[in-house]
Amino acid sequence: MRIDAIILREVHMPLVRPFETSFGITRNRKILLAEVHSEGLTGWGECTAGEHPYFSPESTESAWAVITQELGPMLAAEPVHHGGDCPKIFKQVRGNRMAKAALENAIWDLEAQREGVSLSNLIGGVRETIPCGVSLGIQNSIPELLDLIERELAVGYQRIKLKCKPGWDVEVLERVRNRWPEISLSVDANSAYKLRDADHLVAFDAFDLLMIEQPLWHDDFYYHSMLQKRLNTPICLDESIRNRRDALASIEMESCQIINIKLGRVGGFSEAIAVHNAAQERGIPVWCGGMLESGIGRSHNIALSTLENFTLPGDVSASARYWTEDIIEPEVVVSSAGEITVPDTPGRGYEVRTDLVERLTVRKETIRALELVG
Ligand code: OSB
Ligand code: MG
Repeated sequence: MRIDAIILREVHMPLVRPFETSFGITRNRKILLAEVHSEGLTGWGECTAGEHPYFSPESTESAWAVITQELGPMLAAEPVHHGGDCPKIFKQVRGNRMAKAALENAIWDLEAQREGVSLSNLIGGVRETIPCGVSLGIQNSIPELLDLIERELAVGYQRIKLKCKPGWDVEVLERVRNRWPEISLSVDANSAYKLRDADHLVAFDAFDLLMIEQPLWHDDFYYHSMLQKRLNTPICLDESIRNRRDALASIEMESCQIINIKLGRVGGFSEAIAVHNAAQERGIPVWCGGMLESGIGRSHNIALSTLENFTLPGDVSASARYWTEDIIEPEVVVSSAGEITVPDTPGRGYEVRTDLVERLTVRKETIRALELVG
C-alpha cells in the first residue's frame, strides 16, 4: 500500500458522566485519532492513552509527541502491506504501545477495506455477535451505584464490573450481592491494594465474583501469584500484561486465571492476537477491556472480541453510555440480550462522522516521511 498521508488529530469529547477509578476521575476525554490515507481509502486508529499517565506511563500528550516525531515518520517512510508489518517498522521505539496501536490499528482497518472484508474477518474472528458487560465507576454513594446497576441490567448487559478501592469494596459488594444474588459480577481495583491487604481481599471470596481484576501493582506478576494462592476468586490481569511474553509468564507463574486484552495496552492488533492465541493454547479465557473509547476505538474492540477465545463478556458497551453524540455512524448499540452485532461491511464497519470529528478537533498535524523532515 502506498501511504499518501498520515493525519494525527486530538479531539476533546466530554463524557456523559464522570468515570471514577482508584487512580482518578475522568470527565473529559482527550483522544488522539490517526487517519491514514492510502490509494483512495482511509484507515482510522485511536490512541487509548489517558489524559494523565495514571493507568499506564503513556498520556495523550506523550503519545502526540511520539507519533508526530517518531512513529508517524517511520510509518510514512516504509512500504506497508499489512497491519502485521507495523511492529517491525516501530521496533526501534521502546514501549509507547498505545501510540503504536493508534497507527497499527489504522493500517489493519485499511487492509480490511482494501481486501473488501470486515476487520473481524481479516483477523479470523468467529463471532457474529459479542457478549457485553459494563464497567461502573466508583460512585458517591451505594444507593447511586445500585440505581446504576439496576439500569444496566434492565438494558440487558450480561456482566457488571465494579471499580473498587480500599473503602469502596466489601460493603459495596455486600449490598450488591444482597440485592442481586445471581448476577455475573466482577471487580477491578486498578492496583489499589498491596500484598499486606491479602486477608482483606480473601473476604471478597464470599461474593462469588467472576474475577478480581488487577488487585496489586500495575507491573507485577510475582505478588499476584502469591495472592492467587490465597484466593478462590480468579485473578484477572489487565495493567500487567503488555505483550505475549507477559501473558506466558503470568500464566506459568499462576498469577492469573483470566486475561483482559486491550488493543492499546499491548500495542495493537498483532500483539493482541498473539496474547489471545497464547492464552487460548493454555486454556486461559480472555475478554476485551475498554478505555472509554470513542466509536473508532470501540469498533476495533468489537472486531477483536470476535476471536474464538473471547468467551467472557467484555467492557465493550453502547456509545450512548459515554457520549451524547459518538463520532461514528451508526453508533454502537447493545441488544436486549446484551450483545453487539458485529458489522460485516469492509473495514471497521462504521462510518466516521468527519464533520463532527472536525468540530471536536483541537489540533491536527500531517505527518511526512522521516527523510522529508529536517
Ligand atoms: O481498568 O479497565 C480498566 C477505563 C479507563 C482506564 C482503565 C479501565 C477502564 C474501564 C472502563 O474499566 C471500561 C470502559 O467502559 O471503557
Ligand atoms: Mg482494568
